[in-house]
Amino acid sequence: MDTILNYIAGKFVPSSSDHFIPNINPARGEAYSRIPDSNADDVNLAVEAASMALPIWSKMPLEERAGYLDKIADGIEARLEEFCRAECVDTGKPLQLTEQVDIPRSIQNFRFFASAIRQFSSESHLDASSLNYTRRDPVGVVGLISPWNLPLYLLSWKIAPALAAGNTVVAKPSEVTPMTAFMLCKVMEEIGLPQGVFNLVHGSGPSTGEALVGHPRVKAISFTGGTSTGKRIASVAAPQLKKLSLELGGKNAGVIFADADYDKALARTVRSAFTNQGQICLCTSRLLIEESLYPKFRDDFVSRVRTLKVGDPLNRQTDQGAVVSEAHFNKVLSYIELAKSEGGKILTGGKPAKAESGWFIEPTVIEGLPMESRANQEEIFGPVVTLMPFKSEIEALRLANSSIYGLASVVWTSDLNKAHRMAERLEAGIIWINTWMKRDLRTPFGGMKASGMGREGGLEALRFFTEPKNVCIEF
Ligand code: TXE
Repeated sequence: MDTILNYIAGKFVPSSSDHFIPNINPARGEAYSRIPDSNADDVNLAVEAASMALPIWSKMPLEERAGYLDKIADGIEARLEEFCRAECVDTGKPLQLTEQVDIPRSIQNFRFFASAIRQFSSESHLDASSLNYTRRDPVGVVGLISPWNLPLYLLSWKIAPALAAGNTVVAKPSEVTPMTAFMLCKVMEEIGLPQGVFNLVHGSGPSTGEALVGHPRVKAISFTGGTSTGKRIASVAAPQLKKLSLELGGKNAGVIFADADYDKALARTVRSAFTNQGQICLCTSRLLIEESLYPKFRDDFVSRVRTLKVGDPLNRQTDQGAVVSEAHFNKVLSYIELAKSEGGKILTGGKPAKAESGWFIEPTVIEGLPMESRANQEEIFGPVVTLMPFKSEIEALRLANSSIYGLASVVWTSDLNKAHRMAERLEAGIIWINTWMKRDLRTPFGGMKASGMGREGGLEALRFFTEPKNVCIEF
């Protein structure tokens, strides 16, 4: 079985740990490679390499540094098909999704930040007797930890701004989906990125991730993953006063008013609930529907969901692939059982999908659950959505905001004033009106409440990965 190697100081190297984690194809339920469960010594080597590379990388002329990011984008693009297929096999998500979203957006991330850093400027403040200007220097060696749901996309979303701003990187992808991160290291090697600028260590959260978070020479941590992991990371990083960006879970509401463009709202809401088997932190898992529209919307929604094709992720006709792992499969099914015990009525789905092997779950729609139920409060992160009617705008707001999470909300209405009122009052970092997952890479991305701390995206990311230093000169 192939062993995926770490990438440290420009070389592929084995870990000094003799523990390995199998890398499983979730559509087959079989291991097809393995990664090392890297230890603190491996992390230490990677941090040393990144520290050595820092003086050269951080002082490199901007145009040259940005040029490397463009080359990384070109390098992924040159192997587009290979990357799309690898992401599909590693995650169980449909190939067409990796071709339309995951890999093209990963390429875009490098291109975007290559361009953004060329435009980035810092502030200056002038008065009659003094000039203040703010330097934006790189933070130093930064640690980037990413999850399994959009593996290359979320990792590149961190690597690109970190490198663009002049930092050197130690990255740790999810142990559940390491393959495209490994392939990215080959691209870094091919384009001749100076050694040590980018390092990648594979392994589990408790051994590899925590060693990275706790390393005293790592000055900032950017993390995307579950809320309890985010809290754990904060408890390790905060006493060392590290800069932290945490993009955590969500339990997003989709609010559908009776005055919405019905066909568009219906079609997009099926997507917002079930894209990537519901395993996107931005997916709408609680659908609130205005009472007068409820019976029609529910019936049409359920009919549409029943047409989703669950099956082989490599087949381009497939809408729903496998969920990412056996553990996650069991977690999602246990929440469906919980929802039933809490009084939920399964309108469609509710069980594993028929398959010869692997971890497939039928897209599931549930109604009749109170908002306080655990199934409506806890992140299921799978192909499961709940429906609930509301009578008024106030009630819709109350229900949407009845969550510890605050990542994204979607509103469907043709009343502009209502849209603005909702946008102001919804407790979420991202509000979409009459759309979903539309991304402009310049905008801030992240959540409030238990959905995280700090923002990624555009200038917010470049600000996170730089240290502001004010210089005041008196005339
Ligand atoms: O994520 P973890 P898991 C949610 C979703 C899911 C739940 C758990 O509800 O069911 O989180 O998923 C690394 N120190 N989201 O367990 O553990 C880990 O190795 C340092 C939401 O897969 O948060 C991986 O690289 N690192 C979500 C990364 O953290 C640690 C995306 C994420 O893993 C660590 C995925 C530690 N102590 C899951 N422990 C989103 N926001 O999009 C783990 N890691």
